[in-house]
Amino acid sequence: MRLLRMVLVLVLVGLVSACGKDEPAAVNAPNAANLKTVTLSVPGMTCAACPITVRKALEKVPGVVRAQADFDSKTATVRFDPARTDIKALIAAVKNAGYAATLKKPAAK
Ligand SMILES: [Cu+2]
Repeated sequence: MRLLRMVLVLVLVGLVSACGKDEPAAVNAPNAANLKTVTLSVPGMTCAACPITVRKALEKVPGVVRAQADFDSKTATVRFDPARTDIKALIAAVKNAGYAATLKKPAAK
């Protein structure tokens, strides 16, 4: 009887620890729900070709899922995986392309 209880406890402990091992992998997997969108203010875009340069620079950043740049509003909107990149890297990419950029709107889902 005591042996059976011990076996049961061991099986339960084994199940619980197996669950714990599975969860972090699921969290690390690319997941649409984890993506963030930010809007950057890029006031230096002075002609219709500028947004294309800005968009291409942002699309090259690993972790960026989608980038859009709008000439009229002088903004760039970026959807990215926060596990792979961050706002600082996005602003740096725009700066490397020749444009000053600042965060316009905090991250929203
Ligand atoms: Cu231009």
